[in-house]
Amino acid sequence: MQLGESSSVGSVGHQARHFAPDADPADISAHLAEYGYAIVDGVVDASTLDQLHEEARPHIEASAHGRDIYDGRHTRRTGALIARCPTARRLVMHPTVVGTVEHFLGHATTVQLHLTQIISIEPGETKQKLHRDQMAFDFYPFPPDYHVQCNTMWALTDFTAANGATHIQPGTSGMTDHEARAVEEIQAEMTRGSVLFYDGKVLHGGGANHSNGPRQGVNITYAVGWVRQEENQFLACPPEIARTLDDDLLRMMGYQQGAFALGYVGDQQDPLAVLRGTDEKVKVVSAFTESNESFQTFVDELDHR
Ligand SMILES: O=C(O)CCC(=O)C(=O)O
Repeated sequence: MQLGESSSVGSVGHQARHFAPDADPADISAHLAEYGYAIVDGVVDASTLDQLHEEARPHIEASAHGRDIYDGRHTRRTGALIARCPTARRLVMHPTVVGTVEHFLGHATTVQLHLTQIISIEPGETKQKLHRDQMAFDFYPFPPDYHVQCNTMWALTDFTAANGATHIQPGTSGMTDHEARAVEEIQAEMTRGSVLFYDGKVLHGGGANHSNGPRQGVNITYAVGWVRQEENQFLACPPEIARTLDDDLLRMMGYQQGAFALGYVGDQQDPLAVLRGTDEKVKVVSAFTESNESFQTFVDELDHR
């Protein structure tokens, strides 16, 4: 589909919409608001990505595979990109991305970085369960018109149907899971250096990798600025004092997993463990079935795919 042509939500044959690299962030944001995703082609050049990959390579190799089928048993997740990969800082602050995110989350006073993670889907990986990223907030039912986050996935390798390009159900952001069943999936196929935007409500997930090489994406997500503590405990009480405090007090200060996928450090490490210098990981999604019914349903569906 060419820029400017219309696409149809939930109908047969929705073609993934691609924007040119110099597209206006307001137009990208408008498509994102309507369909839950947008792809911008060729935003960064090969040498930037080569440099980023070189910085990330030892960390990717040292990252463990996922511990469950949701994280992906043939998928490595490598975080802490601001500290580990100076080149990633340019992606975080890329003007097209920041402009789009600020437009899309314009209802909030500020926006902030939510996570940085290279997702390496290796050959043999199966398709991930489709999900909505805002489930990280304890499945809180944000109103259909309230977006708490805006996500990007930069193609560090080409994204193809064969190597696990992200699956998306366009236009499902405002639908119930039941309504979304009728919506056909597309795959966000894109060339290296392109970026996929998707909101926190649209059903999506990583693809199966039937190719011979990894599919690598740099997942950089942003959230409204208010999803945080009132007083910043991590700076108000510097690490050298924090290390002298007992674990219960530290957990109360925020050195704990806030809900599924919230508050981990780097490669999904538990924040208290990191402060103490140990290597324990945060809990996987199946540990949260007692939290509320939505977790239970999600984990049941994961187990019965
Ligand atoms: O790797 C992808 O394409 C999507 C991954 C994803 O949605 C996730 O892990 O939450």
